[in-house]
Amino acid sequence: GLHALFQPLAIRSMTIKNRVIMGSMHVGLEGLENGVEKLTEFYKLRAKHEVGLIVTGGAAINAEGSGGLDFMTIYKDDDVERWKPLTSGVHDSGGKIALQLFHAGRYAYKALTGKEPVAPSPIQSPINPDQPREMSQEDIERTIHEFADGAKRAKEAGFDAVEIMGSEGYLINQFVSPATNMRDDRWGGSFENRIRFSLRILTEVRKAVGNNYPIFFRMSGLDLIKGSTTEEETIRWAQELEKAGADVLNVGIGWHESRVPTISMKVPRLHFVSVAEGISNNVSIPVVASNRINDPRDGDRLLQKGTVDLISMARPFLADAQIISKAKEGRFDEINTCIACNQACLDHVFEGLPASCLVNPEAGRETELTINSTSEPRKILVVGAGPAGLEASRVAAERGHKVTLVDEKGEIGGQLNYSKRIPGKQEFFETLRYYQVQLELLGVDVRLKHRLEENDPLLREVDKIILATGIIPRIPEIPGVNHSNIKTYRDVFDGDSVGKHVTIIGGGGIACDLALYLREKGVQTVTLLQRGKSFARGIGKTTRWATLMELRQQKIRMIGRIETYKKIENDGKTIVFQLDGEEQSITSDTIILAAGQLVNNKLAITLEKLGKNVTVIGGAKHAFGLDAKKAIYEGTIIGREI
Ligand code: MDE
Ligand code: FAD
Ligand code: SF4
Repeated sequence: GLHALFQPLAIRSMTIKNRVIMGSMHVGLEGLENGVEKLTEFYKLRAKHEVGLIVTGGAAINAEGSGGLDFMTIYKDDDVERWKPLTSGVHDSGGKIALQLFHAGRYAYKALTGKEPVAPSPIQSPINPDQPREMSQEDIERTIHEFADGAKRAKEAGFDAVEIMGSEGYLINQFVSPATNMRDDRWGGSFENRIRFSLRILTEVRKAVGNNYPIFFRMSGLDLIKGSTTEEETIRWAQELEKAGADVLNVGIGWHESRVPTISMKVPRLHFVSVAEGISNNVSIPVVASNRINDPRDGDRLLQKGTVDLISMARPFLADAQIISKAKEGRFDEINTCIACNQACLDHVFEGLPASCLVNPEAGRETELTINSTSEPRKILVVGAGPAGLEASRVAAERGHKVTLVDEKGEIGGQLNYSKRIPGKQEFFETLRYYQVQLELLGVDVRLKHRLEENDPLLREVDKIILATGIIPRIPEIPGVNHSNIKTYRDVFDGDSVGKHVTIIGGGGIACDLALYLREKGVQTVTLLQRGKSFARGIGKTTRWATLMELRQQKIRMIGRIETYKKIENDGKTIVFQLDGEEQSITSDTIILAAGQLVNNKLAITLEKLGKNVTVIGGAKHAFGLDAKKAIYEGTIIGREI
């Protein structure tokens, strides 16, 4: 068992049953119809499954500090009553919950809050459209008291603790950093002055909640911003926070505008843990480590070392609400692991959508996507074991249907077997492991190397067919494109060899992934060609910039705005195109096509003609805008509809 992880911990009057905190995540449910109920169900399910302490998304302590439209608040008169059902729901489920006191500072968007953003100094962030207004002395005093009022309300609403948000480049962090605080009064300049705001907030919050109540402080352990707080200052800040009454330090990494990935798939697991360890060495209160901890066994090993006292996991609770109860029972292989893709969580938040999870569409949809056993078990045939077919099979089998899943390939996963080989995308192996284990547990009859044709005897034995046959690569219409030296991205992933110098036609997510994959495999030069202007389209907002950065680091040549492709000649090695009104050409050893996808629906059409009961999902239905998130979502829906 994981003994270190399942040790209880007392913090003032609160005892949490284990060392795992569900880190703060704004999930965007509270603004929906019946939002408080939705958010409550979301937290209750995690509480029921043994998480030690839940921290809410940031609750704004005033209007100008809000993260966005309809985000949690803790400054309105009715906020105490509003959050009571949430706290009692969590308590009834055996859990504990802390409210995060939040002020975005210059990261707030005027368009969403209706207020001018404020900051210690009027310096605009590179990722925000508005220049903030410099806070006056009165603004500062008022804001400090608003933090304290928020804490008081949180306590009244039944929260077990508060966490003061002082990391990620939000207001408090903006005061601490010399990069964003240019003040020359007592709130800026020297280090002592820059941390004054955070210490005053702690003191006032303590006064508001009394001596028994736990106060967590989320501090930035590493800003990853040029000219920002130094390592030595960070340690001193931690020590001062302890003196000012913080009970626990939760260590954050990076700001939103940092150009170093901090939580994405490309960040190795546990990569930033040493930052929390460095702080822990210098204070005597408990310290929380976070970022890219997605396996409870890693968390337990870390806690065994004794260098930190708690671990925080956030997204892993979206991927699997039962992660801790499964860990407690030693069912590690059954955990649906967070792959750190950000595609359905942080990307959604920055698009103004409610968060969910790519590998678990049930997350954030607790009131809609439940699994009900079927009253009429049927024989279901699922064709294609890509993400769409896998999820459809899992859900149908869980509901009690008898499921047979076939795939022509020798392994399950469809195109995820390509994704998992891209540098930094190995987490996809976990998704395949999860499905493998679930299908076995649910007794799904998986038949690999079985290509389904229209005359397959299986078709006569089943009541319902789900076709999840995916896509075929699109072959652009260019004279000479059919030459045998020209490959599709799929041929290459399936093992066809390529030369030392490669040209890829396409510039979307798959083309960029392929380019990075080939560079890692030793290909010397890779050129990406496309008609559009911006590369890596289709990759989410929170990770696309890092992919572009990596492409530049790998010296991948990117040529966009091509007007037309004229022809491919010279044994399929030279592509001739028009750019800036001029005819140009590139010669390389191999040309690879990664220029979009078409639905693979031939079988569907044939079976429908034969009058079979067929539903088509995933890439086989819509190739445009397809990704694994969409494929799994469609699988989860059809699995419930049949
Ligand atoms: P972009 O297109 O990447 O950048 C815009 C332009 O600015 C330039 N740029 C920079 N220049 C100089 N120095 C910099 N540091 C810098 N950063 C960007 C860019 O080059 C670009 O210029 P251009 O190329 O156009 O000339 O920006 P974007 O608008 O697409 O947005 C970027 C993101 C916000 C998406 C972003 O940067 C994000 O990816 N950061 C990731 C941070 C991260 O992973 N953090 C981990 C913790 S997650 C977390 O804490 C969750 C928070 C959700 C809160 S909820 C709060 C509670 O209520 C959401 C709150 C939203 C208010 C901020
Ligand atoms: P597929 O995954 O294509 O699966 C279809 C399956 O059907 C295949 O296994 C095939 O063998 C089988 N099949 C077809 N016809 C038959 C038949 N007649 N009989 C039996 N079996 C048959 N998406 C993301 O969301 N995030 C990413 O980071 C990401 N990275 C990617 C990286 C690369 C390099 C690639 C190529 C894709 C990536 N994708 C990513 C896209 C994602 O993998 C696909 O969108 C997704 O796999 C589509 O799922 P699907 O189930 O519809 O089809
Ligand atoms: Fe993790 Fe991706 Fe799910 Fe977000 S969407 S919780 S990053 S697996």
